[in-house]
This record gives sequence, C-alpha cells and structure tokens, in this order.
Amino acid sequence: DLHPIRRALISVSDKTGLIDLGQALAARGIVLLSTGGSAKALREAGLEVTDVAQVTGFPEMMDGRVKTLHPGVHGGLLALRDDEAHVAAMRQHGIEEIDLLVVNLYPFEDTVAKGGDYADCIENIDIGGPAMIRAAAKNHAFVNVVVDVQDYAPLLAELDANGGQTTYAFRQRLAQMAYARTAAYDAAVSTWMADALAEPAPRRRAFAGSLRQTLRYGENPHQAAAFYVDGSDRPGVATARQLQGKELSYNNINDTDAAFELVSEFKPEDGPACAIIKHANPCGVAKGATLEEAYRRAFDCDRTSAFGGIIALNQPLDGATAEAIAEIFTEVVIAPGADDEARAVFAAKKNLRLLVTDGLADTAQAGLTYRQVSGGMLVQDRDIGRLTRGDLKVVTQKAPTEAQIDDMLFAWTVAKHVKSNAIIYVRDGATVGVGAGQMSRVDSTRIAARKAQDMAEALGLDQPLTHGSVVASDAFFPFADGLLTAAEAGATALIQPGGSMRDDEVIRAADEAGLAMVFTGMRHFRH
Ligand code: 93A
Repeated sequence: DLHPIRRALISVSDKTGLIDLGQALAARGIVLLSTGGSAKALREAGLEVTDVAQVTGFPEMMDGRVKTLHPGVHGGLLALRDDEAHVAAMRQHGIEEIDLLVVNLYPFEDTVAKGGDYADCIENIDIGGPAMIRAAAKNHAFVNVVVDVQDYAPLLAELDANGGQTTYAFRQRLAQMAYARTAAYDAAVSTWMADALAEPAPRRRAFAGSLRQTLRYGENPHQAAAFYVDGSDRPGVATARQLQGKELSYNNINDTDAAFELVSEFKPEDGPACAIIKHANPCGVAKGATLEEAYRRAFDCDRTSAFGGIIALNQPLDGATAEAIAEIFTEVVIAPGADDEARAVFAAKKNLRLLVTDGLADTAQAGLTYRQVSGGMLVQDRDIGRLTRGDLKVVTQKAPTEAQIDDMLFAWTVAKHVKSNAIIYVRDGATVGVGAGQMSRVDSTRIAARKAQDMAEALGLDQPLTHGSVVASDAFFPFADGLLTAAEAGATALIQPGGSMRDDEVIRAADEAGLAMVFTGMRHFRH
C-alpha cells in the first residue's frame, strides 16, 4: 500500500509555508500544478509550476468561482489507479493522476469573525476547494490530501521515511482530517447563515468548531480531551490571552467559562464585581466599592470552597486586588485586563494562570448551547432571560424595600449561573450562602444556610450573614418547607418564579413569617 507522489496540486489561500513546501516537493522530483495566486507565489520563488488552467483547458473565470471544477482535476483525484476502466478513461480523456492535493480554503470563518458584510462572506464560501478535498480524501487508497499548514512537515517526513512514498495508514489519517475540515467549514457557513437569518429555533444546526488545542486530559486523567473553538471573536475563555501560568486544563476551561459568563452579568459601569467558581458553581459573588473589596466579599461567602478556585473580575485587575488574591492558592484569574502592578504581583506565583480578555461577554447575545446525550445532542437557545424591577410581582402583604429589590435582582442573576436546585442568599450585593446542584430544593436551602453558619463561626461573627438576607430560588418552591428554612436562617425577602400548585400555601407561610416575596414568572434551571 505504499504509493509514490509524482504530481501535486497546490491551491492555498493561506500562503504560510507555501514556498518551503513547493521547494521541498520540487526537490523530490514532484511536478507542481497550482491555481492563480498560489502558482504566482511559487513561480516568483523560482519554481516551475503548471497552471490549472492548462490542465482544464479553461481560464479561471467568474472571479475565481470556477477554476478547478473540471474532470481534468477531479478525474485525476478520483480515478482508481488499479481499475482498468478508470485508467482507460484517464487515457482517453487525457487526464493525469494527481497524487497529492494541498488545499486550504477561502478564509470564511475569519471573514465572519472580522465582521465581513453579507456579500463578502458569501464570496468567501469556497466551493472548488472542498470539492477537491472530498474527492482526494475519498480516494485515499492512492491520494494524499493536506488541508492544514501544520501537516506540511509530517508529509515531508513521511515521504523521506518511505523513499518518496506514503503508507495507506498515513493517507487514511489525512483523509479523516480532511473530512473534519470540510464538515467544520460547512457547519460554519450554516451557522453564520442561521445567525444572519436570526433563525429563532435551534433547528438543523451543525456544530462549527476547529481544534484549538489538545489537552493533557479531560475531566479525569484517564480521559483524552481537546478544546474546540467556534471561531467567533467573543470575549471569553476561548479568545482570552494567557499572560502566565501552567497550561489550562479541561476543568479550568470549563470553570473559567462559568466564572467569566457570570461576572459579565455585571457591567463595569455599575461598579466592580467578582465571581469565584468551584466545580462550575459560584462559591462567592459580590459587588464592592473597589475591585479588592468585591473580591474579599466574594471570598467571605465560602472561604473553604474558594481555595483553589477560579476568579473572574468585571474590571481590569489592579495591584491591590492581585495582592488580596495572592494570599491563597487560586487556579485561574480572568479579567478584562491587568495593570503592570497586578502582573508584578502575580509574577511571583508561577503556577497561577492569568487570562485577560478584550472586555466582557455579551450576556444578552442570543446563541445556542449544546449538550451531548447518548445517541444525540440537545440544542437550545442560550438563557439570556433578564429581569428588571418592573417584572417583579409582589405577592405578600409586606412589600420589599428598594434595597431588598436590588439584592433580589442580584441574587436572581447569580441563580441563573448556579446548577439546580439553586438557592442563593444575598446581603448588600454579596452572596452569603449558595446551595447548588441538589436533588431537593429544601436541601439546597439548608446547605447554603449551614455553610453561612460555618463561615460566621470562622469569621467570629455573632450571627450568620444570612440574617437580614434575601433569597433567590431558581425555580418555584413546591412546598413551604424551603421558604421556612430560609426564614429560620434569617432571610427577610424572597424572589422566585412562582407557579406551583401550592403557591397559596407558600405565600401564606411567607406572610405568617413576615417575609416579603416577589414572583418573577421566569425560571432559571441549569443542569
Ligand atoms: O471559488 S472557488 O470555490 N472555485 C474553485 O473552482 C476553486 N478551486 C480552488 N475556489 C476555489 N479554490 C480555492 O482557491 C482553494 O480552496 C484555495 O483556497 C484558493 C486558492 O486560490 P489562489 O491559488 O488563486 O490563491
């Protein structure tokens, strides 16, 4: 299954490494065919190149839309070299074998990311390239197809290791990667069109991702893993610049995303905010007069859990905040910038990963989320539900104060980012208890209160910070028990969707306990 490469077709948009590759192939006696711009570049480097136009007998036409779509090319890629009829057809029509195809496609994804207009994006949909890639990949029994600049060196190494030939296994691997590329490419086109159409329902979507990096391992060391990015230029973990620290792990990426998405809910102009995440759930979220204060208040929600956490800030990291963060072990800090002083403080913490973004995530941006299930994928709109004061319906005799409403909205925003069943106690713009990921809502309510109790003891407070707090529940209280637990912990007001069969009972219990309660009419499940 070793086959030599005698003739290569090179057609690349990204000309990186093109000349070196052309020279290396020519030096191995390989005849070069090429399209317009690629041929020109190779020729300027002094290489001998045959224009594809000569192979097809047609000039490149229609702004390059039609250049390689011809039997002279596709016959050369698809013909089975060991099939008499195929070989006869080649001879009859003057078609010659193409043994190596090197293509990288029109930069469609980059054009979208750079905000290209509709016509620009359309023109950057490559047709001839994917057609050739798919043809060459299908015929990998004989043909080599390279779609990535990174594979130029391995190709040359393979040729050198096998006396100018390639093995079947090598070609097969190239073919697999080639189909991954064309699949991702078409997915990117489809996704862009769906966005352009503002297609509301997550129907007939394809996942457009390209490999950003292979990871050391997945959630656990025995699981292989990789990070794919969708090419959108949105601020977040996928586009952040890492200024220092070890390579991000799978869990780091997941948690950093959760932290950054949460902190991005708090606009910088509304003041500093900090979110600390552990295992994808917040263990402290707070606003503060300064960034340092926001961090310290978030930290005080649950100091035990915050150890080894992921910290996200809604404003550029400054020196004082960096000093405070550096007091304990932290895995990752992500912020929309970091000043020199902060960088100097962190420089001493070699393992701490510092990521900076260009601004915050747009939490109002529509999009889709994907989750794999056995045998399929669940796709849904992102949860961009947002409430304002006007959406809140007071259902108790007691109405909440303005300050309580502020805390309710804060707690509600945090609840959206906590795994269900989510219960959040908030006081003065800081979480003071978070109950996450429990199978029973009343358990979440209890756990959050107990943790607040533990914190009070650790901080030497007379009473837990849940005293005088407001509580958010991501879904309705099915019974009064959760509400009564919150009241016992000292909560004075509640925000919840409402809509339970027993709403009356729950409202009555709130009235009897002297609590203020509002219904949102919106739920924030997160699983
Ligand atoms: O417009 S196309 O879809 N029509 C074609 O027939 C065709 N053949 C190759 N684009 C086509 N290509 C693409 O041209 C390749 O995929 C590559 O990205 C690009 C290389 O063009 P040039 O060599 O002129 O820079």
